[in-house]
Amino acid sequence: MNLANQIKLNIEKYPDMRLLFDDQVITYSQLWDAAARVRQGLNDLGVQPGDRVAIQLPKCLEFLYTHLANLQLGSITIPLNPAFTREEIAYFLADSRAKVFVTDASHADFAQPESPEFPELKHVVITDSNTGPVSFDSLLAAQPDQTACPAQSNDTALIIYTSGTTGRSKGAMLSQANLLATINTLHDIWGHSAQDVLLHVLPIFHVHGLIFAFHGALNAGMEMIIHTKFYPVTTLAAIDKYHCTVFMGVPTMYHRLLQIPNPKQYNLSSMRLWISGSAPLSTTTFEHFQQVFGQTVLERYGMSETGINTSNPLNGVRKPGSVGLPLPGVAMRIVDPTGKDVKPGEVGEVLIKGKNVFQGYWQMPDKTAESFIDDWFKTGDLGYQDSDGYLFLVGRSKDLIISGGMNVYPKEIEALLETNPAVLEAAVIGVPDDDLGERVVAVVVPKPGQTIDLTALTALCQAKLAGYKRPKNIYEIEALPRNTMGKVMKSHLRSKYKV
Ligand code: MLC
Repeated sequence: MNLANQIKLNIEKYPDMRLLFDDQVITYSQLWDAAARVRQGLNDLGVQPGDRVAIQLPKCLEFLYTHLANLQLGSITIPLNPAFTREEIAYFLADSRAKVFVTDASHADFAQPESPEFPELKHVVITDSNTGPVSFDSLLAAQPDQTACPAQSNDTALIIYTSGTTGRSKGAMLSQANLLATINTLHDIWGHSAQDVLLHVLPIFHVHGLIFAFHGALNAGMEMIIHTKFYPVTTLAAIDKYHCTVFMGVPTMYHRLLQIPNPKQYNLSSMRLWISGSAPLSTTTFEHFQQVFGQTVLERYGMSETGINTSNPLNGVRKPGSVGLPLPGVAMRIVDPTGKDVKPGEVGEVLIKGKNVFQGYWQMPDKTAESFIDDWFKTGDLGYQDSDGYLFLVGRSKDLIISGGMNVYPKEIEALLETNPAVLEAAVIGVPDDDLGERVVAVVVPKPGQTIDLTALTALCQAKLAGYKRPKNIYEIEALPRNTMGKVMKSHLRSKYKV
């Protein structure tokens, strides 16, 4: 079985099940039919199974049609954050060797088919204008191809770019089998059913919004209320209006829901499951949510490379500060720096093995090899298991900031800041932030005799980096604190610049 053929069974079982996409209503059968048209349209452009189709669009139906078309055809979706800048997109198009780029008019001008920058890019499809090289409407006008999806379990279905610790983004390849394993397990452990109504407020360019939420809902035959963006008040109003039962969000969203004055004016009694992931949920937010909303958030732990690894139970104790127990089919070990298992209760790096674990990084066999010990994936997260087996994450072995559920790798930003001729070196850190969990802060050291123009540095970040990666503050310092080995002591900087 592949993902498209499994989803198709539900489309046939619940053809009239609805997605309410802002003010548009679309049924499962209309969604699948539109995707089948786009599948044929892509095929007419020369897209074959295994070809990459990059999508950079805001959250919209065209995104979902194209992604489902890829699933049906056996081609590979490369979802890209609409906030990515030209430089960021150019890298992804070139690195993935995408054959087709589906985007809107605002991003179409630079990506010319078969330009020397992207020799393998054959077509740019524009969703919101008929002036582009290929209009999305022309794809939708094709005859639907309803034949079974030819993909095999080991075929790649999705490449998710994750920023790299060395600054170069890596494309995590997820196979049909990986995606199926994840959604089938979630279906069972979270008790999803066609009686559920999912409120979907997450971005769809990440596994959280695309796989866990959207695929998970289709796989259960859920009705979906889809908002293009997260707005706290609109979220509560939608739960009340549509009797939603399931919500998936990042901790920042829970924090913001708690800022709403008088949330009791909304009837939220239909809700059975508030799920949090992508970043650590503070025990303060967990407990505050219980007090205000009378519901216990279910925290789980996942990543692009592995889907979901652990979850607090649907029925049973949801421990504050813990990401729960390993999922059925997911093996977990906690090891010391030499790769030996630590004693129960001791902190070590979390390793994961299972059908959920990705195939490797696109065209980066060395990086892939470095990410595994034997066939165990090294998550880079540090944690321990309590006597009941619950996992508590306490830190990271790699230099990573998670801001509002988005991963930010300091190296990428440091390298950019160091391109400024007055900057000798830069250190980028995450400092605690009530709203975002961690806030990106940069510290820069001037070259001898030079003055750093901080406004110019801010402008540089604005031009080259998606908004969530941009430092919220940039500080100048005479020298970076280093240990005796010469390594920058980021923990010192984190305490110094903590607000
Ligand atoms: C937006 N901004 C951020 C930001 N998101 N800054 C820091 N961190 C973030 N995460 C900035 C914008 O650049 C902009 O800056 C300003 O905030 C307002 O932009 P916005 O678009 O209006 O943002 P907002 O709606 O407030 O978004 C916050 C958010 C969003 C938390 C709702 O970031 C979000 O949806 N996060 C979820 C990410 C997610 O899905 N992660 C899953 C990864 S998968 P300016 O300067 O222009 O004003 C994964 C695996 C797993 O991790 O297990 O789930």
